[in-house]
Amino acid sequence: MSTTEAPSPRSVTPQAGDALVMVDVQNDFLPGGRLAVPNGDEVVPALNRAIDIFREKGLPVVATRDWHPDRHCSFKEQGGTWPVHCVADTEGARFAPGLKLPPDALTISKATDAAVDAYSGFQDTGLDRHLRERSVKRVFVGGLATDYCVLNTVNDALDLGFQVFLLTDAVRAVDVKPGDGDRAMEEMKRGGAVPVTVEDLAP
Ligand code: VGL
Ligand code: ZN
Repeated sequence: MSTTEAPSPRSVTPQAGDALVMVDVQNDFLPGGRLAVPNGDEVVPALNRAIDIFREKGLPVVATRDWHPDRHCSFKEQGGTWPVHCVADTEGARFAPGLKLPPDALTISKATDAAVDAYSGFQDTGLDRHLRERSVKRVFVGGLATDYCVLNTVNDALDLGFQVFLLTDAVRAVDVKPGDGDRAMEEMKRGGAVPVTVEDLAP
């Protein structure tokens, strides 16, 4: 298929109208967690650099978290696909201890309804309204997992009219099927997400 992907810019300067959106950087998605994403811990130092840049500039920082009731429909016991993970108020649902979350970061809890699965940070959370109230036009997205919650959050952001920069060195995939992460990256880029690395962000 031919592509209309935007070329990857050499450097991007976060500025007024930009926000950092970190998806589900939670213990259960890290090595040793109940739904461990391979090398999921590697997003933490990359996101910490991004946090520093956004904080320094006074730009909004958002952290989404998977925040399930203990019998969520996505769990195997309830006929879903996943092991029990990110049960609200448990250790596994806490943000990675190494993540330098600013005190004024907005936390968005998602997939809180036992009967509804939700991979996107925009699904029934008010995130869209929150970003618009802060005049956000561009979102910089990283976190876990590339092929589920990052993919769905990015797709919704694009559908909602945000410009999306995908932080390629700050995402990792579950890869239930080999190549899922790569396919998700391609899909996001085809949809208009611009790949950049945290290294490419101008402080
Ligand atoms: C996720 C699987 C199940 C994610 C959440 O955050 O990508 N993946 N629940
Ligand atoms: Zn989940």
